[in-house]
Amino acid sequence: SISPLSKQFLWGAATAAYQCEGAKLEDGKGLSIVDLNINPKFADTSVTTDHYHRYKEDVALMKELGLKAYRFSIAWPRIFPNGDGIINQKGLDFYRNLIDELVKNGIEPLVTLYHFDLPKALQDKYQGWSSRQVIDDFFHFSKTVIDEFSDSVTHWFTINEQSNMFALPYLLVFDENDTRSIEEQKYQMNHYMTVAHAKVVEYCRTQYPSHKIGPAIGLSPYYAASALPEDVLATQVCADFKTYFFMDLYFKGEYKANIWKYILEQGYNLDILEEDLALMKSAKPNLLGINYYQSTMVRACPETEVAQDVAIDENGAKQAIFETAPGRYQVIQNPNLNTTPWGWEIDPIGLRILLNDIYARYPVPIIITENGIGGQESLDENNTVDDSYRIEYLSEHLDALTQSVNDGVDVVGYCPWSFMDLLSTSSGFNKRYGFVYVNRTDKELLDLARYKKKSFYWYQSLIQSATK
Ligand code: BGP
Repeated sequence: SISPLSKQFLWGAATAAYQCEGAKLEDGKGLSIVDLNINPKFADTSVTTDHYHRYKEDVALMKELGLKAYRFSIAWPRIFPNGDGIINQKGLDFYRNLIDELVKNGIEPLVTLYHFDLPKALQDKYQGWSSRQVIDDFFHFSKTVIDEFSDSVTHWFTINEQSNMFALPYLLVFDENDTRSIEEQKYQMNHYMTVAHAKVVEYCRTQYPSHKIGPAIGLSPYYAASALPEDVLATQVCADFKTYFFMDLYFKGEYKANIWKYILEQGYNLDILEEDLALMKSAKPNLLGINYYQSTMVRACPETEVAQDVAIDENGAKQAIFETAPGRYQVIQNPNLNTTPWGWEIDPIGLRILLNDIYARYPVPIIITENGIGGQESLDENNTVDDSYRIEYLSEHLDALTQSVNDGVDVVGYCPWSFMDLLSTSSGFNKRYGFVYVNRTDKELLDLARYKKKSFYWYQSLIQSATK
């Protein structure tokens, strides 16, 4: 059959700065909150895969793989070690070299501006995302980067997984002395993030009209646990809170009515200005990045249940668990689907359901900015990894993606997570996602050599036949 994917389709792969660069404090880089948030059970961000020093070798592997695009993030504290103030030229130089190397090899750079790494200096100075000042500082950082690289980069993602920052307990830092509840603080941070995103989108769309810019958001389809109307309604409410709330903020520039009602009912007193809402309305993203890993099943939840979404592990670190939102919804395991060893439901059809639904509501071109499966892996005697389970996962998801393009959805690129093994935020090097194996463990750096997994050759031949 003839593939509906165009010849220009962006066959890519993804990473994020803190998960692969290492060089945590090198060449003037400042610390970020994610440097501090990694669970001590795992490796830290000091070296990770040492991509900072090995980027040429890595781009050569990307070239060999046949990538047409590479999604990566620019670390804010590498450019502005203090978050604001003086530019660190060496930080800019690193990304200039990386981008030049990509372009030289025919690989389109897809740049994420914020992937969880707020400069620690700004957390210390004014509680980071809790302060209105962060809007201007994020804008200044983003403008600096966009202006600097606009000659070579035309695809930008503003903020990665704002929805997951809201949900996961280890991606933000909260002020212990704040008298507001964590949830109220989250809604405030979320608002400032939304305005910061809008300000950058507005700037880029005005200054560089041919560029594409938008959010990269982690999304899931939501399935009702039964055909009981109560469960179906709870599923709708859950999808509103976890998906459409954020999508409406980005693409309609407004707060969904039922979420706004919830905020008022909770008595949250948010700093939201008329001018914020005006900016959100006028900023129009023309690209949507979707990170998709799994679907979610939901049932109704009585008011009398106890709210929960976080557990504390044996290291005192916060872990996400199935959410219970009393009176609204409860997330439960879907008994119909297989899961990864980490309990993430494997659901390729879910990707088609999600894409069809999202594109019908928010019709902008989509790049799958993340999709993949983590596993515990080690090198075999032939110095490779037989990751057939990954080939199966990715090919089934690509089939679903292709089906949804047939259904009429404008998907213009696919970036599996991840190009190479890297530091998983939730599970360190114990959970690998790459096409390329990196020789280290959480405890031992070893030689950090790169080895091609079975999936590398599979993706290589797939890209070859799709583009010939
Ligand atoms: C997304 C993040 C990525 C990556 C991925 C896999 O939420 O954007 O940075 O970490 O999930 O998650 P994990 O490493 O926890 O398995």
